[in-house]
Amino acid sequence: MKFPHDFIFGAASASYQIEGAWNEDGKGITNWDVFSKIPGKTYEGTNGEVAIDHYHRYKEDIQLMAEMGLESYRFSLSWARILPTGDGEVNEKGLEFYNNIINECLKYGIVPFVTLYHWDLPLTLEEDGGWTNKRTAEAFVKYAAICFQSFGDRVKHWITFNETVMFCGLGYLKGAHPPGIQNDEKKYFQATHYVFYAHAKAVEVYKELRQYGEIGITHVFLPAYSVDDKQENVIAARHANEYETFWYYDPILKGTYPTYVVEQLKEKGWTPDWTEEELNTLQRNAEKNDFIGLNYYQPIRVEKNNTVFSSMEHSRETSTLVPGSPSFDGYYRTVKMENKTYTKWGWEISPQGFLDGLHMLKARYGDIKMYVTENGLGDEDPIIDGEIVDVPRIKYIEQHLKVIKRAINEGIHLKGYYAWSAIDLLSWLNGYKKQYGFIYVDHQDNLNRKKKLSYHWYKAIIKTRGEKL
Ligand code: BGP
Repeated sequence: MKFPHDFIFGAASASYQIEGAWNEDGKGITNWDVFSKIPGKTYEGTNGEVAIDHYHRYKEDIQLMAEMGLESYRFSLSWARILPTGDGEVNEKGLEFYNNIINECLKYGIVPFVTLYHWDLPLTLEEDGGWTNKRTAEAFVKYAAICFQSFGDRVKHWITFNETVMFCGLGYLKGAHPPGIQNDEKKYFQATHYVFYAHAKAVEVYKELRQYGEIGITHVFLPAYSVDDKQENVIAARHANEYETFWYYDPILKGTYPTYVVEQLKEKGWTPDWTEEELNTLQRNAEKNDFIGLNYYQPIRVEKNNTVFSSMEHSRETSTLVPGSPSFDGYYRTVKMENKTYTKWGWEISPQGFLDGLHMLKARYGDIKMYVTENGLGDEDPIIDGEIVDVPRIKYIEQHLKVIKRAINEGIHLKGYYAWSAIDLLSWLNGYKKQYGFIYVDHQDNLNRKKKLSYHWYKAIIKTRGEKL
């Protein structure tokens, strides 16, 4: 069986991780420009000043994507290139850069799939409280409207936010992302609420413009499974799904927050300050979402946390989803299991976990259209006789595409797959060592690009529409 004719094969990236040119052509400073330079925050102090210099090499990069047969390219816009202070004047050079990217994609028939927010926030807004301040939400809506008006004639696929749980969780609970705050649950939930509110308003604005494209949100999908049949562990897994998944999709798709979490937040004093107007905005726009994006890398295996919970030990390593730490509320703990397979960075490889998770989403949210907006293997790729022989990546993607095919057959409404990532790029906390791309970037040799084995493999998959998978 081939993949359906309207299923899209793509690959993804994000502005901060590829562009570089951090202070060129009027771009404003972002939270990440500052945070990544604080000693100890990133792997070997890596930052996005140059990244892989996509800002200057985008033509070559998109040409390589085209040659691979890529049908769609998911990339993000840097808010601060377009609005250097977040909600002030527009920087025409910023618009020009993204017009160039979009036009270059269209030249080859590559469908641009645009993420508005992939974590790089104009510093002005961060310094004014970032996502805990409603100003940021209002500013986002203004920024989104400018993007719809500037690019919407050619861009018909929009993602508002990438992985709210990550930038809010790592930003306000673990301190591993900007603004680097630890253990502030109140701020964490407040920030998530303003993100959902900003999303709902942006969706409303988009629909009012009648551009006849589609819009949705992307979350990291971490379906939780109990390590065994013990009731307390089963309950712990349910708790994890409520907090890690339903909190993120319910306000988007149902327009209300999950009661289970809401009740507990009340008891703990963590309820966001929300107004009727904000809650109505969520409700009013829930049905206007065209799709949800899922970034799937791994499930989480969960058991009840029975050790006494004090304050958490945070490190850069434990902030990157390696199993073995308690949840922020101390209720459960993620576990590394003997009988599972893990990547070099400790992430479980489980296509089956994805399939089961997709059915869980369908049971809760019905037939909403879904895209896999990220999936891939972070690895240190072997180089043999000058060739990048990334066989484990091929295997990883192959296994996941197989379950996606199965999911479609089982009635899951999945319409596209975006591998993370199109090209090797800067990992937020893991530098350039953790590679994901189909295209290799040589940091020893002038950032030269080279096709990996997976590049040729994916090209063949796209060409044959995955018939042999
Ligand atoms: C996702 C992010 C991506 C990317 C990916 C891999 O959460 O949306 O931007 O970074 O994870 O993460 P890492 O680089 O930490 O392996």
